[in-house]
Amino acid sequence: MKKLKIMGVGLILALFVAAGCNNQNSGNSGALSNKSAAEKAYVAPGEYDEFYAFMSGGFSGQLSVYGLPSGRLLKVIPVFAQDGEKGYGYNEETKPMFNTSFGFVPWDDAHHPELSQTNGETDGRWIFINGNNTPRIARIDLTTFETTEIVEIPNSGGNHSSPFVTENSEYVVAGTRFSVPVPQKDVAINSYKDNFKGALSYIKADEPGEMKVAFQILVPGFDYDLAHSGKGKSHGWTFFTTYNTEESHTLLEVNASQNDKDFIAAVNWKKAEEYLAAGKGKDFPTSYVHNYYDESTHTATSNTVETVKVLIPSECPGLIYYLPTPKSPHGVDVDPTGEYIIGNGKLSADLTVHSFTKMLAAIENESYEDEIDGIPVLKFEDVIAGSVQSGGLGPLHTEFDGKGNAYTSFFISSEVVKWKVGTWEVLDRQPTYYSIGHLMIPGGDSKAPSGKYLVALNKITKDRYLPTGPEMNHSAQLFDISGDKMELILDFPTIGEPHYAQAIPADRIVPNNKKFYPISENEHPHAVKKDADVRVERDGNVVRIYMTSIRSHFSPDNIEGIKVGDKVYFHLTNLEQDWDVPHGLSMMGANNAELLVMPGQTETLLWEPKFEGVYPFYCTDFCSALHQEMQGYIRVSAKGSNVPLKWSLGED
Ligand code: RUQ
Ligand code: CUA
Repeated sequence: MKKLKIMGVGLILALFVAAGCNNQNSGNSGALSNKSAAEKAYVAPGEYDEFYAFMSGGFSGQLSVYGLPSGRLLKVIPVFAQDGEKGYGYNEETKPMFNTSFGFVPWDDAHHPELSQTNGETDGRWIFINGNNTPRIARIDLTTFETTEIVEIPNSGGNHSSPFVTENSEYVVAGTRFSVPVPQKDVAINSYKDNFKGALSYIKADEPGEMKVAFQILVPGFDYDLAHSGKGKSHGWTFFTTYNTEESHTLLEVNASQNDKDFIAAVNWKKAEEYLAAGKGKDFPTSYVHNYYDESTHTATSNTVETVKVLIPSECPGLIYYLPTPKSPHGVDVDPTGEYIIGNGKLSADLTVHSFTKMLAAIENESYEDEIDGIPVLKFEDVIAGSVQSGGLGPLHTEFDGKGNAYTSFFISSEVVKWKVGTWEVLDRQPTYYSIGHLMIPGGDSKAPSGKYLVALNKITKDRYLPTGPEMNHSAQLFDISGDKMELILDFPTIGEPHYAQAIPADRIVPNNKKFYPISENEHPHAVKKDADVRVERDGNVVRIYMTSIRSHFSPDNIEGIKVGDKVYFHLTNLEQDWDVPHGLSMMGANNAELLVMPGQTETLLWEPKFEGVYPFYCTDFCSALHQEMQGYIRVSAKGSNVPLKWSLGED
């Protein structure tokens, strides 16, 4: 019996792989020789793009920012990984951003950027992104394009269905991809069904600096894959896909593909708030870390939270329901009206569309086919609104254009399929080069999409660009979707793996862009605001250099009296008060990266000199015609030497 099942799935996979190969063997088809396509993506030198696109860096841990339609790379924002380019995670101020309950974790796997929303529309305040590996969520401030907050998610493993926002960014959500023992304990893996649980988390998101897990719902030990919150009429609900409802712990490619249908979990989070207010939340002991970067001190601090409120579905009727959905659904997407919930069964060809209205009616009638751990399972025929007979294979994600159309990515058949919401008819299909994962329309998961462009985010690039050895960058493809037919207008490589992306009209961000930090507002404890205050102080073997930079010198630039075995902290304040004039600082032999200090900011580099001698430091960012002159020397003497501490600028 078991063998038969294995064969069955193997056959399906073989078919899928064959289907995928068709496209990948088609060489350079999809090449453009079309002048009008080029014009559509052309942004003249000196002109601005119409949209900002934020693309996840996947296993780079970062977030990259592109302009659309040009595909110009504007910035890479470091989030979950150390970045020598900006000193992020290397300087003393940002190191705490990587604190977790496991200690310092300077890497993660970032999948889903999600813009903050007001009334269901992207508002340009923040963008959130999940860390999949050591479960975390980050906030990036869109006035500075810097990561300002990271919170860990307890009782989870693989924070994948995250961080999708509710309509007014009340919460970002996090469903655990891997169920784990809750609380963690030492048990046999094959006791999975008895000991492993899932957690659906709601993280308070609307107050910068205050991110915390507002509550968790303890659910059966399935894998919770993706999520989207309701909008409009379904505001107050969130939908999470599940797979592995078989609760297998091994060979999931076979064992988690047995059930004909898995579930979309529908969570009524307004109800959860009522239960919490009524004292139904249980305090579970835990330990998770919250890190916040304060813009006035230019410094991040960490604190540990010791309990989390947990709701148990069997004690909270009406909190959560399961909607049967074929075949290991991956993405779950809610249309702009909030009525339709689309489940993309990645092992099926058709899309399942559920109706929110029908779901409410079924709940009202208590029309259930089953109950699992106190969670009612609704009947498939009661909630289904329709299905899209796509003709494609391996549907993953759906976005909307705001004109009544939906667009679904198909990984296995490498294509985007456009279909009509309500009639479910297929209107158009275009191949992608090659296997597409997510797709993105600016505002495409909000109430008000800007349905002009669609970006396909492709996993496999193969022959699309000049070869770069065994590893090829992943890629994005831009389609013009303003007409009836989608038109491919541009290809560009991306950084890491662009799982998902979001985009927003530039005019929602540009007016709030910060150009520099006012020096008068700098509250860093080691800031130096005028040249008269620069100094070097010794306390035992700790030496603090209070240094400034302004075009084109450091003050001081000659320092003596440093000894082998000292811990030397450069506290560098950049006195510039002008846009785009950072200064860098790098120290020969430091086991560290550079600093890159923005105007008005203070940052700290730690250096532990190892050998006697005289060593140079210099500015790493080309800041003026005399940038090469922006340099200095530090004399290092033997341990125990009596060379006095001395610093100067411009003295012989
Ligand atoms: S994933 S390709 Cu969002 Cu990590 Cu679907
Ligand atoms: Cu300062 Cu180069």
